[in-house]
Amino acid sequence: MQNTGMRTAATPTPTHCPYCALQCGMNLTPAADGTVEVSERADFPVNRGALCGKGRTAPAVLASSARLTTPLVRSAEGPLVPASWDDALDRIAGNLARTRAEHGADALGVFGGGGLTNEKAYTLGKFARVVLGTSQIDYNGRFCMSSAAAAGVRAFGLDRGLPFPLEDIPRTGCVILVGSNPAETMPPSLRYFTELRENGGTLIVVDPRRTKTAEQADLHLAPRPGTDLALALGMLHLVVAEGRVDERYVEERTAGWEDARAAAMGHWPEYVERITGVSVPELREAVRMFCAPEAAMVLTARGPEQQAKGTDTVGAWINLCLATGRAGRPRSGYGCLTGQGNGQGGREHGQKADQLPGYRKLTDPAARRHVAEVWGVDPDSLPGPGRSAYELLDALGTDIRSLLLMGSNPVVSAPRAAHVEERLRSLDFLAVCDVVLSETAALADVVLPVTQWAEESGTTTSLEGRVLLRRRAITPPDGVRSDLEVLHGLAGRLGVEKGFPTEPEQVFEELRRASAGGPADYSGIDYRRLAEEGGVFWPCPAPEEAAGTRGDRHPGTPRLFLDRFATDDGRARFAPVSHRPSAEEPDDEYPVLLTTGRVVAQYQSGAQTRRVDELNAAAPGPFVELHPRLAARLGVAEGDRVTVVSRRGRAAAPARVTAGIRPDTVFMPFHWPGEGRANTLTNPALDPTSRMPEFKVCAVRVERAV
Ligand SMILES: Nc1nc2c(c(=O)[nH]1)N[C@H]1C(S)=C(S)[C@@H](COP(=O)(O)OP(=O)(O)OC[C@H]3O[C@@H](n4cnc5c(=O)[nH]c(N)nc54)[C@H](O)[C@@H]3O)O[C@H]1N2
Ligand SMILES: Nc1nc2c(c(=O)[nH]1)N[C@H]1C(S)=C(S)[C@@H](COP(=O)(O)OP(=O)(O)OC[C@H]3O[C@@H](n4cnc5c(=O)[nH]c(N)nc54)[C@H](O)[C@@H]3O)O[C@H]1N2
Ligand code: SF4
Ligand SMILES: [Mo]
Repeated sequence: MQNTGMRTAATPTPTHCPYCALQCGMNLTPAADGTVEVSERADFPVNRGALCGKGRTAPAVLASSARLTTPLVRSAEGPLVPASWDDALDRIAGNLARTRAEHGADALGVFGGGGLTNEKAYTLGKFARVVLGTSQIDYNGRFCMSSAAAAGVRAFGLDRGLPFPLEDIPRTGCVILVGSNPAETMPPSLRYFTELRENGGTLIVVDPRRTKTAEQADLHLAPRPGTDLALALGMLHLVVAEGRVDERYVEERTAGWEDARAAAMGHWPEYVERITGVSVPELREAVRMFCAPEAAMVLTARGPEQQAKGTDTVGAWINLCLATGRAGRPRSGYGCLTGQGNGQGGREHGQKADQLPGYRKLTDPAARRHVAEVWGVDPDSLPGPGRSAYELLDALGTDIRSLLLMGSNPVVSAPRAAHVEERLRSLDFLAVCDVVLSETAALADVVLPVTQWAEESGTTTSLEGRVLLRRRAITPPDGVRSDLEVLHGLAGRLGVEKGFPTEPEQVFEELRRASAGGPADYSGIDYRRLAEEGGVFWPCPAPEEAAGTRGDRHPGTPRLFLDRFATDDGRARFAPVSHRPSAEEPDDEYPVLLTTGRVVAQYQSGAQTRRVDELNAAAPGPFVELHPRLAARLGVAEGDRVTVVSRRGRAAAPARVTAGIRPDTVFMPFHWPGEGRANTLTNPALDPTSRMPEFKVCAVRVERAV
């Protein structure tokens, strides 16, 4: 590995955090002893130097003793043993080729991640379709914001998580945060909400728990998990009943109001109170607060989205925005707070089962022609759409015989995880690229050790739709290679010598062309520009030569939809949705609702953050949050071990008794494997449109562990 690109010891390299979608800016300076120092990067406006504990301690994972620095292969005796890169890559290529020869290309699976840079996500999608020829590729982003994406496309014709920058939040009048806990999941973003309130605006938080975020709110609504759809419809009902519809806006900028209105009118406030547990006066107060100011926003995160009706639920919140004229107008709109570091870009460039780069549809003949030309292949050779993430994992060992996995740890993070683990074990062959031996990598036949964020360059697209440049700041340890080098090495071994460059910038240059003309058009963006400007919002098309504007830069698009929506006729679409129950409602055997989520000091499956002492000290293990009334009924005191049982399995962890949760609900964070693994319990019921699993609601029984 060459040292080119490495800065001298004293020069800080401006870059971005490896974790969440806020993509906080930070400076990295390598120290003489091989460690890396994080310092404030004040020029990046989103976090203005502030970092949460995960970002601040991210360099610990670079130097962790858990770091993999040699490929591992499964020995005949069973354990993983060190191997050379050639041996490891030969084994993967040999096994993939054998599976394809015996069972066909669709017996090969590829699973990616929203933490991968745009360059990696793009290359992984191209590798699956061009080198392997398989349709069976999807990624963990399906578990993340896919319901909001589907609802956004349906309503606005385009999905960009936030259609406006975060800096607009303090300038609006009211924000409803639905199932979002930024105080723990994006701490530096909290200042936007604090500033909103300082400016006289109001904050409404909708969450079954009184979270740290809810504590900041002017109004906290605590619905039963899985009832946000009814809540939004109840609010829309009141908007109509109280004459608060923006008739002119509805007439000029939307379509489908009559059907949506009729559906909402079936949701009387008293009926909604019965479903959600939110009282009619609270509902009225929320409507008043939302409608009083001139501008307002609704922001959703995983709470309402990770439901088997997530797409319709988000649709109902969008309906509320449309009926009140609060979308595609300054300081107003609907937005989804995307989660992973490259959760936005990761869904635009082709690792999703139904997508081609530039957020193009795999089923669109023109899109296939365009991308096939960039790739130098016959459009007819491109496979069609494949299975969604959970369906793909569920098919392992049956239809899908060999899997290449990069950037996810489904043994911990997938729903019905014990089943997924068993499916992974039943594969003929599993290859995993990771920086540590994750619980999923531990099951692999070959594990490849890869470079991390600070050791390589690449772009990510933040939750604002801002394309950012992460720069290489340090030299990787001996023995590791980048994901791009892995894909290059495998492509060559599988007979595709060209088209898989290892330099991120070269990949980006191709991605630009592949995305040109697509909904997520990056063609006007390049590395130099990103370095100079600190970030560019897509769409950013290359200047039209024909229009004589050659050389002029497109400024990028911080705010979407101000003139028209991205639908054919420019109008936003109402969704005619009605409430329906969750896939699993409580009954005598499983009388309590389980919901799941995050704590501030751990990230996702914990593969990275569980290697950091400071974070483990702050969040050492799983727990079950429950209300004092439920605890009393079960005879459980703070710290007692409780067992939570669902139709999928059982998990055990210490109790945390708090009045901040509904008495009918328990909460578990999902960051840990083993006995306290929340996903042993979760329900893989899928949303019919987005194929999102119902992580946020299932029925359980809670027992005092003996
Ligand atoms: N510390 C930390 N930060 C992270 C991550 C992490 O793992 N750890 N992950 C990143 C990623 S990938 C993501 S997607 C984001 C997620 O960010 P968030 O969506 O903020 O995180 P969650 O904790 O999953 O869910 C948010 C809230 O939804 C509530 N909730 C549960 N069920 C329901 C329901 O039925 N309705 C409503 N309205 N609310 C409900 C939960 O109580 C929880 O407080 O965080 C990102 N940031
Ligand atoms: N119960 C429950 N389950 C959930 C959720 C929930 O709210 N509740 N949330 C869901 C959501 S929103 C998400 S996003 C998923 C996330 O869950 P996962 O997909 O498991 O996400 P991570 O833990 O971030 O896994 C990333 C893995 O890739 C590795 N890695 C990091 N960077 C790179 C890289 O550049 N290259 C390679 N090759 N590897 C890398 C890390 O070490 C880690 O092992 O979990 C989902 N699961
Ligand atoms: S908020 Fe997200 S991006 Fe910012 S430092 Fe924390 S984990 Fe990193
Ligand atoms: Mo996520």
